[in-house]
Amino acid sequence: MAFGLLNVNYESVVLPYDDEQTPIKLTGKKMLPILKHDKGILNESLDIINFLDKDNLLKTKEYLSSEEFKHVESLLEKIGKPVHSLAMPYWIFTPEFTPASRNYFQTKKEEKRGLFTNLVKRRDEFINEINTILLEIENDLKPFYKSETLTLFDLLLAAHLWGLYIVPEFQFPFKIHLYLQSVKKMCRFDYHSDFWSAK
Ligand SMILES: N[C@@H](CCC(=O)N[C@@H](CS)C(=O)NCC(=O)O)C(=O)O
Repeated sequence: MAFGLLNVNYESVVLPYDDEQTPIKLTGKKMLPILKHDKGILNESLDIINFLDKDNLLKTKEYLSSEEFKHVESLLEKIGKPVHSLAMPYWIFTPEFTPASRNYFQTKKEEKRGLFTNLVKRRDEFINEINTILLEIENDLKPFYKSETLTLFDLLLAAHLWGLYIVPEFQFPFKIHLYLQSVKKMCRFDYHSDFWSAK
């Protein structure tokens, strides 16, 4: 989303989830995303956005040190848990996964969250939790998060919420849906386009 919004050219390489070697070789850690640029390598989304936002269009530096950022971080942490538990059993069937990387992902995540078959049984609980937090977010859309213009916070929120579109039992409140679609458009973000254009 940051690349699209800030109009920066890039090449995207999708690594299989069970590829431990490539990220460890590049950064010493089994973690994505990784940005390889002219002068080095970055391995944290916020460092990457900060690096890309050279003209300060997203006011990244100010936001990262603001009180509001702490609030958004705790909001993301709160919503991240039920979003992941609800959506992970569906994500594993997207084209990002091969049978081997699906198995790697599921085994790793089940160690932390419990069996996916049990998570699926708890769908209503996660949906209720998510809806409570979405109500809070919805009240703060002006039409962007506490702002008339798009900011770094919208990228963070949209990145956390986007993956819920895959869950058939879940429906975004209409205002949140319109918000996500407008962030998507502004960022020229096209889910899975890597796979479609590669074919
Ligand atoms: N703080 C990092 C978190 C990145 C992160 O959680 N990446 C996940 C994929 S989206 C990952 O690579 N996890 C390693 C694994 O589960 O093996 C960031 O914001 O960039």
